[in-house]
Amino acid sequence: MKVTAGWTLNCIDCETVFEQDPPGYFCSNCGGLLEAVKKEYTVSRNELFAKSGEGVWRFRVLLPIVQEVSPVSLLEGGTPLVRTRNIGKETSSGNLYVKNEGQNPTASFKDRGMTVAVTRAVQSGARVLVCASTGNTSASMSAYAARAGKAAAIILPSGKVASGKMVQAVVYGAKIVRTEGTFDDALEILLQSISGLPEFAIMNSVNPYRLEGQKTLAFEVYEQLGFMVPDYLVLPVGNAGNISAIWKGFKELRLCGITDKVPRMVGVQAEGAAPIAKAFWRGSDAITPVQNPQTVASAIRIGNPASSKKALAALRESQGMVLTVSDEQIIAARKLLASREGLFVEPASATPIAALTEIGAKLERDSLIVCVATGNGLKDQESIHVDIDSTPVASDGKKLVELFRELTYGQIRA
Ligand code: AN7
Repeated sequence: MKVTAGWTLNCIDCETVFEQDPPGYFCSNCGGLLEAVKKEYTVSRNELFAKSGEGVWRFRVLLPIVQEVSPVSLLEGGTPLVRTRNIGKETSSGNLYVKNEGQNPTASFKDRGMTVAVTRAVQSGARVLVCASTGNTSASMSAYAARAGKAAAIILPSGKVASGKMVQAVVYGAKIVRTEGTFDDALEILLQSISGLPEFAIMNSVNPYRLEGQKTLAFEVYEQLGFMVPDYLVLPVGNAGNISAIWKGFKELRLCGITDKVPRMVGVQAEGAAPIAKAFWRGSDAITPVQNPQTVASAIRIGNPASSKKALAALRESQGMVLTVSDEQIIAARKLLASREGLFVEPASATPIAALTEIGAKLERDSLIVCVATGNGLKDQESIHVDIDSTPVASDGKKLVELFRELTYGQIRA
C-alpha cells in the first residue's frame, strides 16, 4: 500500500526510496532495513506540542499515518517522568530521572510502537499479526490485535520467556508456537518464512512503523523536562529497535529546528548478551552474533540484534556509548530502584541504573540523565524468591506489634 503522503520508506543500506510499503517491510532491492523519512521537517514546537493528553497520537504531525485513519489505540504513551530522590549516592547522579514505560497499557514501551504498526497493518488489510518475541512484544501485539479484531500468532523461545508476559499473550487470545532454540532462532525462522506473505504482518521492530511510535518517547521527555534535552539518555538494548527509535525522535526535534542539542545515547547490554557493546568498542560497523546469549534479563537475551546497524549509527552520531552489566548488578539495581524509589521494573529495565552505579561518577557533575524503565516488574517474577511460609506468624495483636517493632527497628529514618 502507498506510504502516507509526505513520507517515504528509505533503505538504510542501498538508499532505495519506497513510495509503497514493500512486502515484509524489508528493502526489496537488497534486503536492508527501512526507515520512515518525512520529506520536510517543518513542524514547529507549538504544532508538535499543541495538543495535550493523548499519548502517542498527540504527535501525529510527525507520524506517517494520515489524519483520516482512526488509530488502534489503548491510550499508550504519556508515561510519567519521575525524578529520583534517594539513590543519588549510589548512582553518583543528582539530576536523574526515570521514564516509567511500565505504565503503558500492556506494561512496557512496546505499546508506543505497536499502536502505530497495528494501525498501519489494519489499514493495509493484513489478517494475521505475527512476531517473534522475548515476551513484551508478543504481549503488546496480542493486546492490539485483540483491539483491532485481528488474529495474533507468536513464536516464542521455549523456556526463555517470563511467565507474566506469556500469561498476557494467552489472555489476549494469541496463538502461541514455540521453538527449542533462542529468540534469535525464532526471529530468523519467522522472517525467512513469512516475509512477504500478504495475509501476515510482521510486528517486530524491523517494521519501521513500530519505531515511529517509539520515537515519541523523545518528544515526551523533552516536554516533561520543561523543553530541555537531557545530557544522557540511558536504556537497555536487546534487538536495538528502541535506541534507534528514540535517537530518531531527538534527531527529528533538531531537524525541525525545535532543539539544537541532542542527548548522548547510552545503551546497556547484559554481559552474556552484548554483541553491540563488543562491536562498538572495537570500532566496528557490524556485530558478531553471540551464539548462546545468557542473562537473567530475559527480555534482552538476544545474540543477533536485528537493528544493530541503526543502533551503532545512533551511538556514534550521538557520541554515546554502550556499557555492559552483570546479572548480579542487574538484580541489585532492580532492588535499589524498588526499595529506595518505589519503582518496580523488570530485570532488563534495571540495566541503566546498574550501569550508572558503575560509571555515574565518571560523567560530568550534575549531568541531566534520563533512564528508560522499559517494562514493569510484575511481568517477571521468576527472578524474585518469596517464601511466605518462612515469615513469622502473628498469633494475636500483642505479638503483631512486637513483630512489627522488631522487624522495622533500624529501618526507621528521621
Ligand atoms: C523490557 O519483546 O525484544 O532493544 O521480543 O522487553 O528495542 O529490543 C523486548 C525487548 C528492553 C530491548 N526492555 O528493546 C521482545 C523484545 C524490555 C524489553 C528491551 C526489550 P530493543
